[in-house]
Amino acid sequence: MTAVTADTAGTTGVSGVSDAAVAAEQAAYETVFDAAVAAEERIEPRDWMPEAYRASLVRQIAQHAHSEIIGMQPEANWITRAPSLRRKAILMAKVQDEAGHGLYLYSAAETLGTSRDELLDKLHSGRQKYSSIFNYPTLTWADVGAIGWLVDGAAITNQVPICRCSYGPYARAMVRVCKEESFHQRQGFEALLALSQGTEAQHAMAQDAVDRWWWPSLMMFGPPDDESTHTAQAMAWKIKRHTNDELRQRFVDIAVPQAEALGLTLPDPDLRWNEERGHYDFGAIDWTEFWDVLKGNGPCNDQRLSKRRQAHEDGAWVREAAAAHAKKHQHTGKHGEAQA
Ligand code: FAQ
Repeated sequence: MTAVTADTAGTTGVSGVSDAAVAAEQAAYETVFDAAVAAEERIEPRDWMPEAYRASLVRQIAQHAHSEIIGMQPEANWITRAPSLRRKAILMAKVQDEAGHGLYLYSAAETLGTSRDELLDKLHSGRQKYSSIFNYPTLTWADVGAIGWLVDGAAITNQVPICRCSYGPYARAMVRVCKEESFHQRQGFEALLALSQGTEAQHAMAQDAVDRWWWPSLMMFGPPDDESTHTAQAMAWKIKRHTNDELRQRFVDIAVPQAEALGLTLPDPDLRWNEERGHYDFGAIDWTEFWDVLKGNGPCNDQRLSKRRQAHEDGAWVREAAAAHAKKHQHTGKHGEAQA
């Protein structure tokens, strides 16, 4: 079964064709689309797709892209104060990787008929979201380790299944993103391990960071399944492969033994192995805090957005110069520097 391409899609919008004929044609396309999804085929940009599928993907991919570029801020806060040249070089590379992830994701969203300008405008005006996690502050160097271990760890748990997303460009972008996130997660673990095994004060700093980042990391997976508006449809379309609660549980199960290896405690007195379920039980998440952060009331929401808007304004001359350069060379097809 091969999806119908936009080129082969026929009568829609042609004058003289009855509404019934258009409806029948739409139904036929929908049948082909559903069969392609059921057969685990990839939907590509030129294929016909339901408008709701397109809109849902733009929403999720845009939110994901915004998270990557806003997510550069909390860690960039520590580049100038990294404790050694080695840590500084690693952190700079990581923050640059996040910018790259944003670019792959904006490009994937553009294949759905939107533009990066439009998406950035929606981010800056608060009409599109970014991940709740990036509205928390990085108070000490240990927060950089905690973000790598927990936030990148949660991101990988969520994103590895997206490598099998039904939409081709999003799935392919995730393959490289996950490889890089995996490296980020390990550098965070290693940075925390060094602190945990260091002086008493360093150990306390690592523990304090884990205490502050643990619960917000669990919230990254989204609301509980019975409050998740998009999960059922996204799973039917094979955009999502698991529910929010399934992935959250998977993350807890992975994190608990890692915390033990680090010699750090997770701040949850209800955390214990449940032999019957074959999973760790964990305590109640404060969903009031989550929804409050989404409404813009987290500790850093205002700071993150105003810094992003400022960075966009400051970069206007770069966009103008790039556009002028492209225009100058559009007839010659030459983009390189003149050679002596
Ligand atoms: N934050 O119906 P659901 C990273 C919203 S990348 C804010 O369950 P869905 C890398 C949701 O949009 C982190 N909003 O939604 C990195 C919806 O509102 P809407 C980002 C949230 O889409 C590391 C409403 O709640 N990763 O960390 C959040 O089925 C270090 C109802 O929710 C991705 O975006 C939240 N946490 O499931 C970078 C992965 N959760 O849109 C720098 C791809 C939910 O109707 C440094 N995205 N909402 O207004 C996904 O997998 C999904 O979109 C979920 C949410 C799981 C995030």
